[in-house]
Amino acid sequence: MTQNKKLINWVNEWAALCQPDHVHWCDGSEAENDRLLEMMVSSGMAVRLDDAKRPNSYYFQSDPSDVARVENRTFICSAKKEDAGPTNNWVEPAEMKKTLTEEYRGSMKGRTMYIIPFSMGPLGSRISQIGIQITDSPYVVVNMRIMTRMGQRVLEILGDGDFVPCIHSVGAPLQPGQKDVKWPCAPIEKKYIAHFPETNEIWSYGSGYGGNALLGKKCFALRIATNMARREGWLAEHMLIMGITNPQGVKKYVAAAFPSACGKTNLAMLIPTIPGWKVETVGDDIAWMKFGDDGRLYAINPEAGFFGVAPYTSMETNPNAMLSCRSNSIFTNTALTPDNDIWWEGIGTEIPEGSITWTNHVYNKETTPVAAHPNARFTAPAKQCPVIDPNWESPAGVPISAFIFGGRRPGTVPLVYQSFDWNHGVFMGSIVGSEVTAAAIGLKAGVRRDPFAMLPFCGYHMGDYFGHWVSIGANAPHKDKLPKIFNVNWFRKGTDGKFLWPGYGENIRVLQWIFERTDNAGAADETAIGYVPSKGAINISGLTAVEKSMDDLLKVDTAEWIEECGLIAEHQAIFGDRLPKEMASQFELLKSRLSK
Ligand code: TSX
Ligand code: MN
Repeated sequence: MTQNKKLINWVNEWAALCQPDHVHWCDGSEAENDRLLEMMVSSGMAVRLDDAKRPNSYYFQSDPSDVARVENRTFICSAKKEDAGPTNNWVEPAEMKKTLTEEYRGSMKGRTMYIIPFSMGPLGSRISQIGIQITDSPYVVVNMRIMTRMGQRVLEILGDGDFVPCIHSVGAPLQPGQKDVKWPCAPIEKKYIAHFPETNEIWSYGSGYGGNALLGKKCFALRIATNMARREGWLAEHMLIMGITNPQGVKKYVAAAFPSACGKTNLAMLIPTIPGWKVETVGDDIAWMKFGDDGRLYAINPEAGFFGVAPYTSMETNPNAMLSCRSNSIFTNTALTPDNDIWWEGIGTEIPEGSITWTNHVYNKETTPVAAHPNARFTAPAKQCPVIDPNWESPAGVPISAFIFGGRRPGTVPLVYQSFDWNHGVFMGSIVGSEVTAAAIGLKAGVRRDPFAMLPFCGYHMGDYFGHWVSIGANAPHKDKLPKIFNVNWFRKGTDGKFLWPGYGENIRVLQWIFERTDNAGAADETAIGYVPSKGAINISGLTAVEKSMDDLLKVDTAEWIEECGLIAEHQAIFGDRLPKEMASQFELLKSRLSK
């Protein structure tokens, strides 16, 4: 199995504390996976889906109290509170460990403790990292097997080396003879998602769902990795990675960050509408990037699967995602049809009569608002994506030519614009935001800032994070080989309240301009906010309906931007004296350009 002393000692210590009935080292084999799934089917936790419609796939319903990441129970336990920053919850590390040690004591009674060796990134890549997750949830094991490279192969590569220890318990010990519930978890006030950035540790307790429990993803690949990346001079980002090939066969890779509900997974798997263009997927959520010997920035997808939001994914909006979860997939909190397939709102068909909702009731149009939970998920192997990039597992990574930021902005922000330089691009990332509905922020609808789409995922002070991005530019081995930086907005609306841009596959037209700009081609006008496509520079051939909207889509309205500056000032104030001087000066430059 392993001779790694640190690993063996660590597992023994946690087994002694958590007191599981059994300890199982996961080898990652198909036989092991089948056994766990069969066990969960017999216990009533899982349903095996119809083998003709959805081969080798399973359905789960979570506890209604355990349906999403719990940001108010997520903690960055740095030694100093200031280092966690104003946008993270903080508890002193020793205090958090003391509290949680008492929770973990005996927390796995009546359960099996699984040891999951996993690699974030292709096995053996210089950009990859190894973690070991301890968990008492077999659901977590089968999900980690899809989302990461998991099992014995990882222990072989680990050898005597170091790993990120990730401890997880659902926090629901069983007394002798006590019958288990379908989805064990702890009540909200007992849930803790704790990160120790200075010692690279993750302690998660009380939740079995998604980012709270699959610790390789948001906890490791983002919150811990941002800390490693800052110390070591690389980037761990909440970004999709895609390859774009033009009709001449020239290929470039871009990485893009969007807040939630902007269609990031749809963009990662986009099917271009312009003949001759091709898009291929490297990843849909996270990018780890290091400079290569040639001075370019190379990215890997640390994940091996997609943990995608199911509702509104359909053969119309994202056929490649639908085909990715056609088989060998896990569905959580969707609806279940009478013929043992899954269903969700926006899947593109009527809900079959007699379907079961995510709360395990027979669906009734009159009394049930939705059959699938809005945060219902599919877990699907990335290699099943029809447009997975041939280099998606390249240990070297793929060279990034452009960073793209975006948000849902009904006004103010043009369809696309390019930064003047690196620091201006960092400023663009720092002011990313998305329109949210009135209910979400109280009183009136407005912009919720989510800088770099990293607000819930940066494991240290966000002001220092902007500074790290500045330093990546300042210390780049070849400044002219840095990715160019862009902002897009698919969601600008006209005075009639309708979207001006058709979006989806037509977004390739915007990507074409970005592609050209990375070659210093593509016509652009200098505006107060950056370079905006010149009239006619966006290829809208065959899109006659949009022609009349192009001026409105690309307009930079000075009055709107002066109002935006009021909001930017409020946003920057959050970061206090940790706001890098470069960000303050970029804001001054923007205001002075607007006043000319
Ligand atoms: O994912 C989206 N993308 C990116 C696709 C590659 N969505 C869905 C967002 C919620 C997850 C979009 N919605 C996009 C988009 O580009 N654009 C829109 C807005 C929109 C919605 C419907 C239409 C047009 C735009 N319908 C018609 O034009 C008929
Ligand atoms: Mn994400």
